[in-house]
Parts: sequence; C-alpha cells; structure tokens
Amino acid sequence: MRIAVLGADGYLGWPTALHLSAQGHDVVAVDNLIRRRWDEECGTGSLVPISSMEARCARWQQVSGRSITWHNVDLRDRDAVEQLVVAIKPEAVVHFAEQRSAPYSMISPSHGVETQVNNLVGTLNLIYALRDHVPDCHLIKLGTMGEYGTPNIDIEEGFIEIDHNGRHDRMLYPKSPGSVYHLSKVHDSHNLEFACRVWDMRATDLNQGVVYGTTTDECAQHPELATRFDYDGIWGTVLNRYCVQAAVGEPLSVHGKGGQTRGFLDIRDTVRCIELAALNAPAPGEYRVFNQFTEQFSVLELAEKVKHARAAHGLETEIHHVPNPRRELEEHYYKARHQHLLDLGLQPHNLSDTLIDHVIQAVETNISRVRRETIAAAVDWRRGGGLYRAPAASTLATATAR
Ligand code: NAD
Ligand code: USQ
Repeated sequence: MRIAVLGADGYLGWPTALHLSAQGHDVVAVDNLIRRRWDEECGTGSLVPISSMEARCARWQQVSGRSITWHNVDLRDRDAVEQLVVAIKPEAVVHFAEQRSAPYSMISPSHGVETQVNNLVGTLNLIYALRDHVPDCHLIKLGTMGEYGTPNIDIEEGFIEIDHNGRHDRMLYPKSPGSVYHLSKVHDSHNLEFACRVWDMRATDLNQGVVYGTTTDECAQHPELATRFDYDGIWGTVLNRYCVQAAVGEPLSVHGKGGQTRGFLDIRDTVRCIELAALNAPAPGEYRVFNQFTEQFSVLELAEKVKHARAAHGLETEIHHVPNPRRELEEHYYKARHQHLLDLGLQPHNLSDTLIDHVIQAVETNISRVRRETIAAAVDWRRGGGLYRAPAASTLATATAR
C-alpha cells in the first residue's frame, strides 16, 4: 500500500513509518517539525538524541534497503495539503500530526487556541483533500482514550446502544474530556464521523491510551533511527516520567491520591495496531472506532510497579503524592472495552519489570541529557493554566487537604 504517515517526526509517527516500510509498504513521511520548535519554546527536549528527518530516512535506506520519501508540510496550509494528496495519491493516511500535550494546551488562552486551531484545521484540510482527490483512501486518525473521560459506566468502542422513552438507537459514546487538547480530539472525531456519514469517506478513529517505552524493532537497528523520548512536565507521559525519576533518584510524582485509571500500551503495540488498522480497512461510509490500549492501571499502581522493578535490583525508590495540578477524578470507576484490535490479531506486550528495566537503562545511557529542572509538573489546571514549577513533592495528606 502507498501510505502517508503524518506527524512522522514524532514519538509515534517515526516508529510507525519505519514499521510500515519494513512490512513492504510504500511510505511517505510528512511533518512540519513544529514539535521541535515547541520544545525550544518550552525549554524541553527529547532525552534520546534524534536525527533530522533527512538523516533518519537516509539511514533507514542504508540499513534496510527501503526508501521513505520525506515531505515538510504544515497541515494548516490547505493548498499544501491538497498538493501533497494529489502528488502522492495515498491508499491510506495515518494521521498523528497534532499538538498532543494536555498541559501545553492549558498554559494560556493562546496555547489552547493554538492547539485547537492546529488540530482541527489540520484534520479538516486533510478530510477535504482526501474527499476531493482520493475519496476511497482510508484515513487512520489518532484520537485518545481521554475523549471519554472517566464516566461511571463501562466505556464502549466509540458507540453506545441507548434505550430512551421506549425507542432504541446506536449513538456516538458521550464524551467528557479533561483538557483543551483532549477536547480537540473530540471535535476531530465528530468531523470524521460527519465525513464518513455525509461524503462516504472511510475512517478509523484510534482512541489510544497513554503510550510507554523507548523503542521498536526497527528503531533499535541504529542509533540514528531512534525516536524521541519525552519526560518533562509538559510533554512527558506518566510511566516514561516515572522511569526517568527513578533513574535520577527523584521520588515518583503521583498526582494526588493516584487512583486516576487510564488505558496504557507499549510503543511496539502502537505500531502493530496501526498496521492492523491499515490492513483491515472499513467499508466506504464507515466511521470505525477502536480503543487502542492493552491494559489499564491507576497511576499509583504504575508507580508501585516501577518501585517493585527497582527493588528487584536492591534499589530504593520513593513515591510521593504531589498536589494534583489537574482537574480530574482521583478515585473513580473505570472499565473500557478494547476488543476490536485483539480480534484483528493484536498480541499485546504486557507491562513487565523487564520493560521497566529497559526504559530505565535507556535513560541511564543518556543521563547527562536529563534537564532536571524540567521534570516537575509545569502547568496548573486549577489556576486557569500558567506555567509554574510545582512545589516540592509533598505528602498525600497535604494533597488531600487542598
Ligand atoms: P509528538 O508530538 O511526538 O508528534 C507529533 C508530530 O506531529 C510532531 O512531530 C509535530 O511536529 C507534528 N505536527 C503537529 N502539528 C502539525 C502540523 N500542523 N503539520 C504537520 N505536522 C504537525 O506526539 P506523539 O506522542 O507521537 O503522538 C502522536 C499522535 O498520537 C498525536 O495525535 C497524539 O494525540 C496521539 N496520541 C499519543 C499518545 C502518547 O502517549 N504519546 C497517546 C494517545 C494518542
Ligand atoms: N500523572 C501523574 N504523575 C505525573 C504525570 C501524570 O500522576 O508525573 C497522571 C495525570 O494526572 C493523569 C495521568 O497520569 O491522571 C496521565 O497523564 P499523562 O501526562 O501520562 O497523559 P495525558 O495528559 O492524558 O496525555 C497523554 C498524551 C496524549 C494522549 C493521552 C492518552 O500526552 O497525547 O492523548 O496520553 S489518554 O490519557 O488515554 O487520553
């Protein structure tokens, strides 16, 4: 298949481009490198050194004998998106290219607006270009489990059957996201569903959980094929952050009580899920939703897993309950269905001590690059955003008192 991977310079886009290329697909990699500029703005950076897209693609050609074509395109530029689609005529498009940090979206009004403009305009430009030039193309769009929030009922895969006043219907599952970023994904989902229903497009919306891990089979083949690894208080995701904290000897920062439960998956499963979605396209007019995660954990359970993995090597790790900078339930019901990708053949890599050890080893290899001042949570939801540095880790009693 000719597959365009949008957001190919990112944590997940680059390993996916490599994986699809390794499977023999004709891959076109697209990005506008804005994430590297956001890092400059935030004073943050990938822990693992990452090469330029030109160098990465050249290295992949040399290592694998396969070529990935690289285009620097901003999805907000409608003409550029249209020209790209006309030029490459993709059979499938994997769309990762969005502002993906919840804390970044909550820094200020301009960061919130920037996030929604970037994400919604980019996705709309793509929908129109595909509709007008390759209407049969399968759009595989990265959504997020956080679209659903934490409802007090089971979470289904995109749709729910409702009986109301004696009548029955199948409707989009209600959404209750927790940040301006997560909200942008909800708006995208509605636009995608509309495009399928009204223009007979075909789309898979992948409501992905929080990803952890540093590498995939393809990325591991050469240091220049490495993908980025974020750990700071704006871009780092929770388990990756805990592993960095453990490696540098800081306490693990559990927000509040730590009962916040989320879906998680290994980065190796991300690339496989995308491949499975691409190989099994929906029918024209079908809007399909897969919940893309493999296991669910509370953030306190995850911290305990990291502590346990360290203890196996005789190392002591502290867990601190820091005041929660977010507005979110810290104790709640959570049961989310995630059957569709398993039915298509996904064989999950469950979280193990070995994986945690592996991530911590990757951190230790790059320990001199850790910017310790960026590790603490940096954005406070409750105060209407604003960049701040969290107070020193405190006790659960203090967190609860607030
Ligand atoms: P990332 O920030 O590492 O990569 C995103 C890439 O998209 C960046 O390289 C950036 O430059 C590019 N991009 C952003 N806006 C663009 C635009 N207007 N035009 C062209 N390129 C643009 O993020 P990631 O962690 O790889 O996440 C990829 C996708 O997966 C995102 O849509 C994110 O919402 C989703 N997702 C990520 C996770 C996770 O845990 N990392 C979990 C669930 C969903
Ligand atoms: N958390 C801690 N301690 C930390 C960091 C986070 O307890 O040091 C908690 C948060 O309060 C939250 C949970 O961990 O309850 C997840 O936070 P996160 O930063 O790991 O993930 P999140 O902000 O939800 O965003 C990440 C990605 C985003 C993706 C989302 C998937 O950045 O792109 O959409 O995970 S999901 O959460 O399923 O919506």
